[in-house]
Amino acid sequence: MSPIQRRALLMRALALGAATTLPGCNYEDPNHPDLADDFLHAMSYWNDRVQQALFDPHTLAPTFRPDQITNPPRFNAFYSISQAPVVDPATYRLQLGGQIRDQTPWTLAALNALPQTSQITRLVCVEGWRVIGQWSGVPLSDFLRRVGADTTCRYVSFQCADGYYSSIDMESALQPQTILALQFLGAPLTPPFGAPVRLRIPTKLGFKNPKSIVQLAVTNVYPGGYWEDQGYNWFSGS
Ligand SMILES: Nc1nc2c(c(=O)[nH]1)N[C@H]1C(S)=C(S)[C@@H](COP(=O)(O)O)O[C@H]1N2
Ligand SMILES: [Mo]
Repeated sequence: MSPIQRRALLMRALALGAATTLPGCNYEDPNHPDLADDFLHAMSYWNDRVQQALFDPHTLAPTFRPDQITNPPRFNAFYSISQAPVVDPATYRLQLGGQIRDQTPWTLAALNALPQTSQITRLVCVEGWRVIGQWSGVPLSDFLRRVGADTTCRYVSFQCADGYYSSIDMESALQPQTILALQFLGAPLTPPFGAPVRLRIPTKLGFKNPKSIVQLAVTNVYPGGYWEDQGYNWFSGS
């Protein structure tokens, strides 16, 4: 397939996914509510499979110039900005679980001491807005190898300080632009924007970028996610 054909097919898959998963869209036959639900879940699962098959781990998300950065950035969460969790950076620990050999929790200082990378990329929210930001941190692939994660597993899952959770496929986890971000615009992340550690994965939609991560696990058991479990497509990549 040419990149254009691939793109066209992907756009169709995305459009189909959007049409079948938009919350509040009334697709229910009152006489057969379960039937509609089963249909939607089957379509959604099919959509995830198609997206994953089309995903090329060597394709990079677009990057931008410093003058294109959206400043101030835009906040989003399932609550308002004043309710964002505040994590004490001094006592913070990133807990590890699942198929990871060395599950010693990580302090923020230890994470900051690892080799860092920086990116100017776009965050796209399903609500219909996008921002460009500069995030720096540790490539997730480096981190997973360092802690002895079994990278033949299917999923990497994340639990957050606010109860939010999400998960990504291993192929996307190992993509070079997927990072455990520690900084925004060269300064430590602030509480509403994911302090002290968030995932930045510019190949996926905003809701696949969990903020204020407290636990990371590697697993073959489908972990779902906060929005994913409410019908948003799990893969949600481009
Ligand atoms: N912990 C946590 N992470 C989260 C969310 C959340 O509610 N809680 N919302 C997600 C959504 S829907 C989006 S669009 C982005 C927004 O990130 P931003 O506030 O840095 O723009 O965070 C994602 N990560
Ligand atoms: Mo979002």
